[in-house]
Amino acid sequence: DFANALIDRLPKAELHLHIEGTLEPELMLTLAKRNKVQLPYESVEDVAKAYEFDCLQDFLDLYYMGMSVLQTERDFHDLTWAYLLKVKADGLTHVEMFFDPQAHTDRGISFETVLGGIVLALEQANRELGITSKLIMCFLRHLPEEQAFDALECACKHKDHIFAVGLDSSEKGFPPPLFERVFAAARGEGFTPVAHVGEEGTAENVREGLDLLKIERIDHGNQALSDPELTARLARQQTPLTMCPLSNLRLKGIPTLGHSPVKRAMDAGLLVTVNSDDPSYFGGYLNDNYRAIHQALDLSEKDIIKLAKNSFAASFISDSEKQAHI
Ligand code: ES4
Ligand code: ZN
Repeated sequence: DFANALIDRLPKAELHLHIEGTLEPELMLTLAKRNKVQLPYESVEDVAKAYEFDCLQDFLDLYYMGMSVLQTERDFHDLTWAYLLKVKADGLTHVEMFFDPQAHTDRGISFETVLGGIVLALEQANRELGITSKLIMCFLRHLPEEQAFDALECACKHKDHIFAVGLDSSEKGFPPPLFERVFAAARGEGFTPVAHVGEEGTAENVREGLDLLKIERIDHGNQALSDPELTARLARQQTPLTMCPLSNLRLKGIPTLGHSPVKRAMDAGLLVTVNSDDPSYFGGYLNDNYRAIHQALDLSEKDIIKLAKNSFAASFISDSEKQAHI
């Protein structure tokens, strides 16, 4: 219908996307064979069946296992290219993509292998698909601060390719204060700070992200809406939020899509965006997320257009570059 056609043709940016979370079961099995990696899955159906999660940690356990098939620069290229080709058809013209180097260096894959493969695909997408991009290197919050500093040291050798630093993985038990020093160092090196906060964690985590890590964008931030004062602050400051409706549903942060906070955030005057997070694991890419909330939250065409415009307003591309996208 008309809304679906509108969603398909609107230019959009995606600002919350873990490249390792785009690994489709079929590519996972192909790479397992190619690299002789053992997986507990025999078929695409086996993999799909395993993707029933009760919480963030349930998902993370399978996410880290799945990515063990990624070994060579070519693997990282193929993964990234498959995502870019898919979202080209969604009208995506810009992506700010997370990657988790510690999840790879921890199992003996070099930082340069990971980054090299991703960058090759991003450059190819710029030339051949007209898609622009920025990379966000995430620190894994369940690992010690010292290992985050190691990742930062690697990133400093590649400032031409890495724009921002983020914070992801298990939020419960690993609050922002643990990463205050490494974020200060990263900001000092010129990286723009963002963080996953208020996904499974509290509004206090969102506040600490802003005040201690000095984040310039909030990944998820659902729980911020439980705190009226914080909500008012975010509206006043226009700090962007990258929300992920299908992710929230599949990780049981919300019981149904009708509970997605996207519309409430818009109505409260927040700069909110819609994103896919880990599309292979959560059952939908960017436009699937737009379609899902259009239906569940009864969004108007005006709301849909606003969300697409917000995706560029909330991005880190310069104002002059933004004109080229809208
Ligand atoms: C993630 Cl949904 C989500 N939350 C936290 N960390 C993550 N890493 C990949 N996906
Ligand atoms: Zn995420």
